[in-house]
Amino acid sequence: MENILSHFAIQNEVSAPQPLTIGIINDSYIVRAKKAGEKSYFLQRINHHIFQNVEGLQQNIQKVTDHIRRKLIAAGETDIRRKVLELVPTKDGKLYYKTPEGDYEGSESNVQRGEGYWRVYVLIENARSQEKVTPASAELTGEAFGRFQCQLADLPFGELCESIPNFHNIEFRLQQFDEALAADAAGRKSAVADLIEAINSRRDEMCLAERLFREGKLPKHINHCDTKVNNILFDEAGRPLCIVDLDTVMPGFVLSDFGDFMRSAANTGKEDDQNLDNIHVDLEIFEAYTRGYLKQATFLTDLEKELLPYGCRLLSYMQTVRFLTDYLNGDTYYKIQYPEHNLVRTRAQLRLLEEQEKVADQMTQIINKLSK
Ligand code: GN1
Ligand code: MG
Repeated sequence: MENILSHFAIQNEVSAPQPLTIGIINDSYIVRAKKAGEKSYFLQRINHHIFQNVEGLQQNIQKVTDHIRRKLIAAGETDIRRKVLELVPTKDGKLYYKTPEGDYEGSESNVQRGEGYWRVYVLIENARSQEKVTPASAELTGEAFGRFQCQLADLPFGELCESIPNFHNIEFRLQQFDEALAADAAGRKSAVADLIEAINSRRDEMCLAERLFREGKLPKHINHCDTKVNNILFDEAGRPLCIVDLDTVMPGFVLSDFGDFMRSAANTGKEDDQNLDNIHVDLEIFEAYTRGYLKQATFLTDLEKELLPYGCRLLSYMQTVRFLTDYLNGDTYYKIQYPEHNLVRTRAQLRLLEEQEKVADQMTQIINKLSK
């Protein structure tokens, strides 16, 4: 670990990296400054099985953070260090450092094998992340993600690569699901017939966004593509400070970012809740986030606004498909904590989708009320 760090352009003295248990894709470590007042860092081992173009991924992050930093400066913002992530390059000016095959202390991932790709960010001080939102913080979060989309609206699509090709393309996800079904690699297919049926019966409806895109009716914007509550850092006063986890920033439908937030935050249960009765849509959180989001996302077309409740269902559906695909494949993508974890996740996401279907009209009424 110390050897890895020594390749980055870190000027001050730091302590040994301490593993953190956040996220289900990359491995993360905190690297504290030895002297108070000096910079601390956030070290990550990038999951290169998932992000296969690490160079492109890191270039994306550099372009996005540079762009946002310029916007913040132009807007006369202060405390910019805490409002946008800053990558620390290696001593030879690269955005990541590659190590040979090996096991790394503290690595708890079940998917990372082989060589390591490492990156370092400056740690944002005195910032907190939240796993749960309140209506008040949801409104501020809606503003923050809406502002993020606005800040990136003039960054040309061509500047960014798709760090995971077709990441939020449901047609592609269904194709992967079909391949997993055909292979049945883990021999689990026969036990999940009800889930397969639930997915198949909604295919047509869920591919609507892709069809509208092909017809030229639904545009793409640069999105965050992982708008979970815990991907936003809040300051001491509970105000959103900085949006983090920029790995999946890429062009897509605004429905993705809106829907993914609702999937993770406007759910009274957990993403992997074993008790399905805990899972309902929290309409108070829905309304608060939507209010904040609509305040900032003034660029939305009428169709995009109308489709926001559909976006919630689409993202819950997509996650149902992705978790079940991984379960069928024998758990090769997501980190799991117990053998049936991906199955539990699938059932919980499907229940959320069913709950969202029940309140779709109420969601529309809220959007109409807030749009007046
Ligand atoms: C993954 O590891 P994390 O929490 O940042 C995934 C998201 C899923 C999420 C489900 C690159 O994100 O798309 O919504 O798990 N990220 C990737 O919790 O696949
Ligand atoms: Mg993520």
